[in-house]
Amino acid sequence: MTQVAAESVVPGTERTNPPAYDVDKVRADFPILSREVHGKPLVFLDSGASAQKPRAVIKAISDVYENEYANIHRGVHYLSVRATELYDEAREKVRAYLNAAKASEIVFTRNTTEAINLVASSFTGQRLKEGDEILLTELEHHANIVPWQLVAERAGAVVKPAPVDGDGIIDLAAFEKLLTPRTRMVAFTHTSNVLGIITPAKEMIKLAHDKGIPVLIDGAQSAVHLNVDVQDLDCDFFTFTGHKLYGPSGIGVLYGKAELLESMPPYQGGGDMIEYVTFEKTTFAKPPERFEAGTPHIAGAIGLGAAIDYVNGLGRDAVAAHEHDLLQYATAQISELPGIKLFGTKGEKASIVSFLHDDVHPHDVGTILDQAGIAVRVGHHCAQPLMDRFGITGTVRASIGLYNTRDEIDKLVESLDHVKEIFG
Ligand code: 7TS
Repeated sequence: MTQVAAESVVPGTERTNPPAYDVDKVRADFPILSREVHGKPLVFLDSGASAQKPRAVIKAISDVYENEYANIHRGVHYLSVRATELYDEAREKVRAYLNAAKASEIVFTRNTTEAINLVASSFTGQRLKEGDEILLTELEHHANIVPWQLVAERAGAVVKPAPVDGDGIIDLAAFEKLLTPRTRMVAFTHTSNVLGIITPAKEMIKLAHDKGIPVLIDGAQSAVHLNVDVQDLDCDFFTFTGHKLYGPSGIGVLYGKAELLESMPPYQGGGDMIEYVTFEKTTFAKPPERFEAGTPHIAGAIGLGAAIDYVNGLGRDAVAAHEHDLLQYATAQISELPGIKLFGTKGEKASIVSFLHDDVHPHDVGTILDQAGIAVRVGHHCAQPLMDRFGITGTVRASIGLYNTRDEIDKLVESLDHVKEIFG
């Protein structure tokens, strides 16, 4: 049986008197949710991979291209100045969303992956020597493993994972022990994309800081479901991706403490990141421009700003309460199904249910669900080391977004019952 307690509250989302949440009204904001798939109403339970977009985001993007588009930071003409204003406003919206101290601490990237690569290359890579260590955890997405391996290999450094237990909970004592005098960087996910488990980030950051080690938080999943406050967390870097937060793909965010970003060399060279260029020597702009070489995803940043407005408009606490209700509902229903094993049901969680059928391959389960109009992700979820830890090759993952309903969870459970009928 599952361990999700009825009263458990996602950290950072404690609430008093949540505002009424009208999920039907919310659903009406997402045009794609009214379409059918294989002749069935779409049940979209794959928001952990990428979320659907509300009309407000789609409109913000088309409005830019229809009315206010030009390149930014380089024109004296009206449209360039206007597009620059909108881009800067989007940066300010991200700053407020993360409660960063300054807008200059927010760098726009393509996605979480690029944000992590940027830090690995421009911050950690610069400081690594042979025999140094980078500490991750077994929960990580490949995006928070491979960039560190690339820089470690160049320096002769090693990447180590802090272990999790059989429920996917980080072993804090082991984590602390792995913080050695050779550890130059700690990087870990705030919320597992496979299990939905929320890591004790504040505690882990404190443990690392006590030993003078900087910390990057992979917030690709957490920025969507938790009230992230980078000052309260005291992380050195925080990364997330727009497309999981109901915004466009191709836009992501790196938050970095001002003094660290200022100390870092550019990640890529080109236009917009310089102060002065000669063939002999180039001087660089201050952050964040130093890290935004070339024409950025202007409409993407503005679309992300619109997504943040949208989520704030619904109320982050109200969204979290709704999602938490669905998570508990789904976990309870699925745990009742014979022949299905749930993964990661203990501890604080957000929006993800991962499971395996005793006899049916996850891809077959995914295909049968798809025939019923239900979109889930199956496979290793770009977290192969975690699959190895559990001795499996993949799971079926239902990830819940702010537009999902109990009725959709019922459909998922009915279809899982049907899987059993088909495979006997
Ligand atoms: N970190 C975590 C925890 C993630 O879940 C993902 C994407 C990433 C990093 C990379 O994000 P990107 O925007 O740079 O690609 N996770 C998933 C997923 O779970 N299914 O598809 C993508």
